[in-house]
Amino acid sequence: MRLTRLAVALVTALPLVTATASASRPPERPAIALTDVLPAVAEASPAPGDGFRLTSGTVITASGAALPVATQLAEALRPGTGFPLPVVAGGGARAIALELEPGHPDEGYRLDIGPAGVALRATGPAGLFAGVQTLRQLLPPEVESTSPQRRRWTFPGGTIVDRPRYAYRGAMLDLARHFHEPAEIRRYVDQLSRFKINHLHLHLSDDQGWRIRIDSWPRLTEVGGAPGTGVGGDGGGFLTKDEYRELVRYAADRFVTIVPEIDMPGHVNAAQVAYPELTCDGVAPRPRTDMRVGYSSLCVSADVTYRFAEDVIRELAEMTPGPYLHIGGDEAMSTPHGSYLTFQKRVLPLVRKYGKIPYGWHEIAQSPSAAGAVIQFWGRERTSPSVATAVAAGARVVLSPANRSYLDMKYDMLTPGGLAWAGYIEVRTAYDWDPGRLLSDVPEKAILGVEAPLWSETLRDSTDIDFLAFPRLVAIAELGWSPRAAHDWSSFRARLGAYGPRWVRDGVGFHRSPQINWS
Ligand code: TNX
Repeated sequence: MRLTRLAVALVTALPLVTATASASRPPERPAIALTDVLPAVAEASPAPGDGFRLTSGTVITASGAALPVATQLAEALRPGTGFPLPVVAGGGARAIALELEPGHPDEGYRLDIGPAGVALRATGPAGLFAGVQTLRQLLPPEVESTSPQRRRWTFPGGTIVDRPRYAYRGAMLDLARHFHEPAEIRRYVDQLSRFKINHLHLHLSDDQGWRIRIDSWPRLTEVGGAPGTGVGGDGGGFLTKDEYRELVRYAADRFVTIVPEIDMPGHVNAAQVAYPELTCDGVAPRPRTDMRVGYSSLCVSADVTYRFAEDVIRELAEMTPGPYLHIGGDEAMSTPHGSYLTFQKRVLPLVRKYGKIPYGWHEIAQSPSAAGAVIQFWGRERTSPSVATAVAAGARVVLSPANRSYLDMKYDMLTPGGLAWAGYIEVRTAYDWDPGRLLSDVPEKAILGVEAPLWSETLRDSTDIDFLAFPRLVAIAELGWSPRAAHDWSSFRARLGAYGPRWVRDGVGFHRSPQINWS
């Protein structure tokens, strides 16, 4: 029953209008409730029956910095409705009004929907964009069909006041094990930004390949991006600087910040194949396209190592407007502990030198130089003394527990593709944890957010990305965005099931998890 589900899903501190269950006038009720949104909204006060009907006369009003987001909303709704939905400056009736006003939290927004119109307000365009993603889900899936559909379009009435729980909500894509073309990355950005994910971390180098052009070390991509450098000898490829900059821009238009990663001092075989001076004996290793990890290391005692690291960091920082630069640091099993600390002591400050916040996998927490860094926890433990120590010295933490958030883990033993070293991760496993309490020795205020990594050993194309990322990425998005009080598996499950037709519409081949009742 719609009303029961609605009542369960209401999660708020606001005085709520409990939907009066008078069954006598049901036809006016829109098919979608204010609370049917993914990720769950912070506060909702439904006013059933007082929705706003979109018509051929509806206009979208916006000015200044609100204009680009208003245009995105218009472009999303025009094809399926067939309405002109002009974006105009002035106010007026029958409008969806996007307004910038001070006083809302970062990325937060307020949405008021009544018979006379829709008002979406936020302090900055990022909040308006978040509100637009909510609005898109408040109309039925057909509204974003590619051709006009004959039907009524009514937004449910009431008010939503929404804001993120964490500032950082991320996804990671591994371009090193299998390269993904810019078009595939753009497609991923399109899909993940609908769920208010605001960072895309690109893993750009590893033992198999090197996927970003660095002008001062051209052989990195000439050799490391050559055909056959994917796992199993597949594919190959790399991003030119122009392609990278264009991706950064494309993502920024969707309020997604690109976080580039170059993995050091381990995971460097491809760099050493291209430049043998990066090994201690100067002998080029053989190219590797198997899936093993932990066998390569930069030569920590050699000066050329730091010239290399600095050149790469400088060129990457130059083409990256976002605040973070990720230097990997994981699984350096062939770098002795003391050498690892020596390396981080020199390299972490280089990230600062070029104006970026150092970011690394949780192994960097062993270094005192990680004090002001962002640490990405990928373990399965519930405590981490080294992370806790770094946090006490000022580090912040992004949580990517491998047994919850690794999108490359199989759903179950029958899943084609994917790995299983951190266990099977069905949707409920991805959803049922609390980022604020995962690490008992790390206070919640040190948690910057969550990220769902998608490693590419077994992935080739967008079909593989879609299947492993969806629906689990949405579970991580909800943990990152929605308040703790909203955490509710049965509500999430129902909202997710109702989302299925939107993925079908968009050609996203998601995993039809048996845990979900798909519409
Ligand atoms: C571990 S998690 C890795 C990656 C692999 C991944 C496969 C982490 C920081 N490193 O090198 O691709 O497992 O699941």
